[in-house]
Amino acid sequence: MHRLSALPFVVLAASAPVLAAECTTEAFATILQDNSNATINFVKAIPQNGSFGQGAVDIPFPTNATKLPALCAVGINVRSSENSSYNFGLFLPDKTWNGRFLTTGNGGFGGGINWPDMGMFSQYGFASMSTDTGHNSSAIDGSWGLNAPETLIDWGYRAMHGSVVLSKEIITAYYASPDGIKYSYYAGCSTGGRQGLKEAQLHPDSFDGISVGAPAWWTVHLAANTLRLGLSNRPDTDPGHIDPSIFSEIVVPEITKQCDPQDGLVDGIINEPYSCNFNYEALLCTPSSNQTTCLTPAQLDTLYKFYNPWIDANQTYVFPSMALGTDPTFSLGADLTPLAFDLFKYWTYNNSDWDYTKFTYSDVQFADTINPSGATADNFDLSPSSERGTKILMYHGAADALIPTGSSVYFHDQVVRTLVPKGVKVEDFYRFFLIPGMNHCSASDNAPWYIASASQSLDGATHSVPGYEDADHDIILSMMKWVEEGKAPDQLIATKFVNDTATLGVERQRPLCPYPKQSKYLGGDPDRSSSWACRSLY
Ligand SMILES: *[C@@H]1O[C@H](CO)[C@@H](O)[C@H](O)[C@H]1NC(C)=O
Ligand SMILES: *[C@@H]1O[C@H](CO)[C@@H](O)[C@H](O)[C@H]1NC(C)=O
Ligand SMILES: *[C@@H]1O[C@H](CO)[C@@H](O)[C@H](O)[C@H]1NC(C)=O
Ligand SMILES: *[C@@H]1O[C@H](CO)[C@@H](O)[C@H](O)[C@H]1NC(C)=O
Ligand SMILES: *[C@@H]1O[C@H](CO)[C@@H](O)[C@H](O)[C@H]1NC(C)=O
Ligand SMILES: *[C@@H]1O[C@H](CO)[C@@H](O)[C@H](O)[C@H]1NC(C)=O
Ligand SMILES: *[C@@H]1O[C@H](CO)[C@@H](O)[C@H](O)[C@H]1NC(C)=O
Ligand SMILES: *[C@@H]1O[C@H](CO)[C@@H](O)[C@H](O)[C@H]1NC(C)=O
Ligand SMILES: *[C@@H]1O[C@H](CO)[C@@H](O)[C@H](O)[C@H]1NC(C)=O
Ligand SMILES: [Ca+2]
Repeated sequence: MHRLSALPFVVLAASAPVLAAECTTEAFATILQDNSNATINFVKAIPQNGSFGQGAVDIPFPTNATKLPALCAVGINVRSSENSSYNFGLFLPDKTWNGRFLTTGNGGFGGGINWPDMGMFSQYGFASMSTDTGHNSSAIDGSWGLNAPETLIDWGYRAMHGSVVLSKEIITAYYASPDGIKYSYYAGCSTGGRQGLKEAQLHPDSFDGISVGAPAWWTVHLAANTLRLGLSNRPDTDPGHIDPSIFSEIVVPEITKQCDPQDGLVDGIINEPYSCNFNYEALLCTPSSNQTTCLTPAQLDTLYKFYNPWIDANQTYVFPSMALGTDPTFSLGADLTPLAFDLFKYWTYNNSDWDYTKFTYSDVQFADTINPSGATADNFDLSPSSERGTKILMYHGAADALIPTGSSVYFHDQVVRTLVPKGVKVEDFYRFFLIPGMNHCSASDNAPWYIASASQSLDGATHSVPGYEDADHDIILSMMKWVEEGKAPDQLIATKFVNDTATLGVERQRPLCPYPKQSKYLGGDPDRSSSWACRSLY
């Protein structure tokens, strides 16, 4: 397989760091002695190739981080108000610290420390951190927010910022480094993407580089859109109901049949879903059709809602759409996901009996006035990040059913609209990459999707892109190169490993392009990234 020349880019400290403190509770108690809100949960020295996690009590992340470098695992609790607190965890590598700090994020409404991603980032040498955001729950459960305004604020933004600030103090004290932390980074996907954007919007000094995946930034509208789509396709009531199996077996294949060739190469991958001219009517039943493999006009109306933006009263733009070819099965079915309604039920109306089947657009308008948790990350004026030199690398799978791909396109466009009139050159600090064919944060059957980002993992690998551990293929190294060497990524190469297993070798690689550029096939072996180039549309 073709390989781009390796960059002379090394992610190791010049020499092993000197520790100023031991990996003991006493040492951390000394570091934290002036902080009346912080309590040490545990301090544990992990040997080389050891593992760490909290098991089932860490509901969203019960799996241990494994094959760790020798490091100090620390758990801290911080009181955030009279009656709330959050926890965060730190992995502090012993000899392999690279002088840098990396924070990672969470998923959905989940509460728990993300030890697996911290483990992945500790492999690069980062001192890594994750917060539980102030509660314990699975990713789809928002019931913890009922009459708990302080805990909602912790989830929305307070736990992240407090954990970042205190982690920096701890790391600076733990390592006897005269220069302190060289660079601070963030990498997260989904709610993790939102957390990165929110922190940048509220506290632009926190990070030098931010990798933002599929951000759940429009918190109220995202939940509302999931609810609206689920309710628009009720099995019991709706004549336009489309069974989930029809989506997977009839609709998505028809979209693929039509849209795959429109990008110029028939390869089963829809490279440009938002450029596809899709003929919905090709799915219509005729009298002689097999009636189980075609759609009625009422069903086409339902389908149209899934792949077009939600515009409501007074032409209000409420939410962007998922990309053509995305399989939305997750949001369908008789039991809707609580991600669709817990925000309204428990955080907005504070009523566990609230009946989500009565949902209307006025509920969105009301929830907007409350803005529960303050999580929404919609300050498009990122000029403070631009001014201080922070680099933001954002990406979104173009087959994401959980967070419609269009929401990142919309975010990007709003940032451009806000900053261009101010004279800011957006591409100098913020670049956005669509990943054709990728689902939510990771995975695709056939398209290259792996870029070693947060929330991505690969069988048989601990981190990075095996065989391609460089800034061309690894978004973390790409972010570091941009921040530390001033070299912005003109493309990122995504990799598909055979069976998504590192040891089975590479199946296919392709460049991802900074939006609105698109990757164009030049000829030659389409599975080689060199057969493609990023091009402007005009
Ligand atoms: C690392 O730990 C795993 C699991 O405990 C063990 O199977 C493996 O042999 C260890 N590898 C090395 C190099 O020590
Ligand atoms: C996970 O890590 C913890 C802390 O090191 C350890 O006590 C526990 O045995 C590990 N669990 C598994 C399943 O390896
Ligand atoms: C402790 O938390 C309270 C809010 O609960 C805050 O007012 C105070 O400044 C905090 N103290 C420290 C040392 O961080
Ligand atoms: C989550 O559960 C753990 C283990 O039971 C507990 O130590 C921690 O305090 C809980 N976190 C919160 C924020 O309640
Ligand atoms: C904290 O106290 C406030 C004021 O008494 C109360 O409204 C709230 O329910 C309490 N709990 C949390 C987690 O916010
Ligand atoms: C529900 O409680 C939240 C605080 O948890 C509050 O902001 C909101 O106004 C309450 N909603 C209603 C309808 O009273
Ligand atoms: C109609 O299509 C379904 C699903 O493909 C198939 O199982 C069934 O045999 C077809 N019926 C006829 C009459 O062809
Ligand atoms: C639409 O706009 C009109 C005029 O401003 C306003 O009175 C009405 O409440 C709006 N409708 C909704 C549903 O917001
Ligand atoms: C890939 O995975 C599938 C399903 O897990 C398995 O049947 C197949 O043998 C695997 N292929 C290789 C080359 O390992
Ligand atoms: Ca194609």
